[in-house]
Amino acid sequence: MTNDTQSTEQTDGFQLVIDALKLNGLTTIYGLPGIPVTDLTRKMQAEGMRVISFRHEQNAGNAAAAAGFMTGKPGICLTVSAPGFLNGLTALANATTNCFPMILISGSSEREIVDLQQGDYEEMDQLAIAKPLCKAAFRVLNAEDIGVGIARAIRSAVSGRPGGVYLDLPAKLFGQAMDAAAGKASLIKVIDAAPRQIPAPDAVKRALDLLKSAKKPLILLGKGAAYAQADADIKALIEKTGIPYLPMSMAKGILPDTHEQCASAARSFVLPEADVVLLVGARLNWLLSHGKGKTWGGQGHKNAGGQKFIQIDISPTEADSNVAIDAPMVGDIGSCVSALLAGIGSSWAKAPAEWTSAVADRKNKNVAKMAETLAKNPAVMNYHSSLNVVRDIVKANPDAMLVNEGANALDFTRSIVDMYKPRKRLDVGTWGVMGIGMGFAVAAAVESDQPVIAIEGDSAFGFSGMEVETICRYNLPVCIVVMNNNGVYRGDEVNVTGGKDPSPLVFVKGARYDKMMEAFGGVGVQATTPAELRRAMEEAIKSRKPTLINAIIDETAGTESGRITSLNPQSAKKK
Ligand code: OXT
Ligand code: ADP
Ligand code: MG
Repeated sequence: MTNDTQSTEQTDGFQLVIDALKLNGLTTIYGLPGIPVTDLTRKMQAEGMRVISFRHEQNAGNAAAAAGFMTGKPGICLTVSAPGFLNGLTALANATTNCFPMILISGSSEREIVDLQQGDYEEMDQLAIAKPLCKAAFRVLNAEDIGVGIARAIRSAVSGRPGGVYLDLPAKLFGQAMDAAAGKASLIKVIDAAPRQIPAPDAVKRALDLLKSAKKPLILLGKGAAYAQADADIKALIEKTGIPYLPMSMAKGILPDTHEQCASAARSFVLPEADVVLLVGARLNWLLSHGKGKTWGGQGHKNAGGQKFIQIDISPTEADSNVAIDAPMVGDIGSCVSALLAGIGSSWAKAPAEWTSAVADRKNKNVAKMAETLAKNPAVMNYHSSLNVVRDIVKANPDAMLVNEGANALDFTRSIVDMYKPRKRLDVGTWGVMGIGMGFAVAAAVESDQPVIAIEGDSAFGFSGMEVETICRYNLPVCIVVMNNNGVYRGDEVNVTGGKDPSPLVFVKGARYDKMMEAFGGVGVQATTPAELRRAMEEAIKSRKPTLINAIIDETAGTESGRITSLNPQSAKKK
């Protein structure tokens, strides 16, 4: 010390970024090094942070998003400027769309040069570009503001409706020196980053009154309900009311899919038949046919008349986004569900038996039909005979994480593979986006330390397949099953013109994706029968070695776009 107020010790931007993240418990970084963040990644590692270095920023970004969903803390993705930033941006936008908290931190070029467009190295006005694609965007110019910048990014990512935040750190910031004591004092430990939001008592009463009036009530759980980590109260609400429930794909496992009140196998029956639907962290978007039409007993359905909706959501503007919401409950799911539970008390009459037994009848019929199909063992494996194996493996390993993408590979897995625990299923989400696979798988392994099973369409896998090297490098317990049907949806299309190019929808026939894993020291297996697939998956789970199983699937087994064929635009009729 030279005098009472000044220390001789200095700190700098690099150190303050690290200190601010660590102070807030953010110690895992998913990223890709290069100018101007190379040293930052080294220093982070030297300071005890876990730095997972990817082959492409989109996968690092997807990993950060998945980490955010799993933990409720913002996942951090770190990239270089312009192209690296843009590569990460798709993941940031996808995280925001899915309401997953993440922070994309990108190094950037110098403001003075960028603003005058003088052609700096990787010049781009990144803040302006990020803004419309995320929940919030900030730039820090001075080292003493790093603490505030990171605090604002954390709060923006996790409070209210979670989402993606962009934090722009220009190259010059990292080397800026300042007094160490003043630097330390400038950091902020964020208190209560995602404050509870208690629903108004009149909103609770309105919801309870409507629920009480229902003859055919239904509870619909979305991924917001999984994210909220209010598992015990959600279970209590469902069991105390006896109401059938339907989980959206990433809500599978909040209660085990084998729960007697789970109505997944009667989906197309309960949606139009229910008279009051309680939405818990699920939006009435395309995945729910916007709450209207035939799916919902509206126009075109024999029960036309429509439903009444109660909607629990943290976003006050979500209600009425597609159809009228009769009883909106704005608040966090934990507080809302516990308020409903308190109102229900012990004298609540369970859902009418006439309704619950009708649901059970339909469900049992579909389950029996499914069991019959799953028991078949066709000469060439199809989605059912292969996923029947995955279903058993997940049942035997309920703590394993399941990552899933593709079209048929996605849709069949969703309906065939039961989940038993909350937040174990990660998939394409709200955008139906391909490319989340390996990023999600890496985060799933890193954040949970549990075995990860990634069920991947062969097309889907191609979007992030190079990350098998990352999986091998970090020796992660990831078992990838490539459902190889030689193409997008199917592998049997031909070029209708008879020309030399293949159809746009097919790949090299007989491709050996398993060799990709072998190239990096992992285990590669080709499976042509359910028995071979079972053996390879069991071994992968036991050994925890990075494994890729190339599962040969009948190339004629899939349908165009899986279960969403109807969304393909039709050609205009010829006059
Ligand atoms: O009630 P009914 O009778 O209807 O029956 C239902 C249930 O009752 C029953 N069921 C059960 N029965 C018995 N037992 C149990 N346990 C049970 N559970 C359910 O099963 C049926 C179905 O139930 P489900 O699934 O719950 O209901 P449904 O009606 O399907 O639900 C509706 C939806 C909308 C909620 C659901 O379908 C859904 O979640 N869909 C998501 C669809 C989606 O997101 N798809 C991905 C996008 S497709 C396309 O875009 C693709 N692309 C283009 C592309 C994309 N996406 N991204 C980018 C960056 N670039 C391009 C591409 C390139 S997919 C794709 C690749 C495809 O090729 P791959 O090789 O990867 O994959 P393959 O197709 O395998 O070749
Ligand atoms: P799904 O695709 O599974 O139907 P969506 O992504 O459409 O789910 O919906 C998730 C909803 O959950 C979003 O509207 C979001 O605002 C809401 N949400 C997320 N976290 C919470 C929370 N903690 N409390 C209340 N609502 C939440
Ligand atoms: Mg395919």
